[in-house]
Amino acid sequence: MALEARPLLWLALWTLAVPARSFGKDADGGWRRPGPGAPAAVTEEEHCTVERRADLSYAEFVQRYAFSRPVILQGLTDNSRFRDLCTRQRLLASFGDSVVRLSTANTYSYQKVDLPFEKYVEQMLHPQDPISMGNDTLYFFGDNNFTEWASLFRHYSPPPFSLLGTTPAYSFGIAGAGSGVPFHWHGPGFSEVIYGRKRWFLYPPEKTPEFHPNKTTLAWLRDTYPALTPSARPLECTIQAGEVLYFPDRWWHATLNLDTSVFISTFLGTEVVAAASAQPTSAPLSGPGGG
Ligand SMILES: O=C(O)CCC(=O)C(=O)O
Repeated sequence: MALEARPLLWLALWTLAVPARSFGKDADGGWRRPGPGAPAAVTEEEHCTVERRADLSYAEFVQRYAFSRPVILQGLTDNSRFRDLCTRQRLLASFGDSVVRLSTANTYSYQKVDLPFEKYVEQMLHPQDPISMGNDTLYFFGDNNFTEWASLFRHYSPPPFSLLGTTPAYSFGIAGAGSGVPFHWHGPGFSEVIYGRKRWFLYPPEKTPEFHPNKTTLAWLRDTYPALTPSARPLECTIQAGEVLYFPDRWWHATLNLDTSVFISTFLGTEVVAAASAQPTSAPLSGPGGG
């Protein structure tokens, strides 16, 4: 090739690369938007106390984590196609008119509200009001219509680690910065962040945390967490896009979205419960701790 043609070739390659980079791993999918209300001042923990594993075999998962402690899985699945389908623009184009069911963001998630997905995204997906109670905050997570949203969910690859006698069921959600679910527990499962970041707080089953079921995780972090002695602190870590947290059976957990986040959980329900349901259920198996 003539020497003088090379700069033109580089320019053409660079131009082609720009759109690819803007949809790359760091892009926010259009979910981070300037809007009314300052984002809640929520930050990552000083020290992540949950192990991160990029090389975990199924045998080691079962032996070290499945029944005993949480772990963050890295690089097990490639959900880049699913991620591309979850941009704000694409989800609105595909599902804007679909009715979604919101739950109150308190421990027992008692109340439900149905509204079009577009209305949720355009009017309700804002940073958490720090003084609102959890039972006055609506959260889009679970209760998904798997028939209507099948064209999306069939592109999700769940973590390839199953537990004997359990059946996976998805719960998909999108929520604003500072929102989250207060402490509760249920069966084991995985939670993957697609866009944004999610901070997790976890306690083993025998260590019931100090919390109020109608207070938000944001309020708990502000009011209760700072007074905890080091030994009373939960395990905690912020999950980045593409990472998957595994939580074992009956572990207490609370979540806090640090950004507007898109996320999906894979709950591992026991077969007795799964057999009683014709459709995959979005509701985690919950005990007296809620869920
Ligand atoms: O992702 C969230 O914010 C809630 C997750 C949760 O509480 C759960 O998976 O049980």
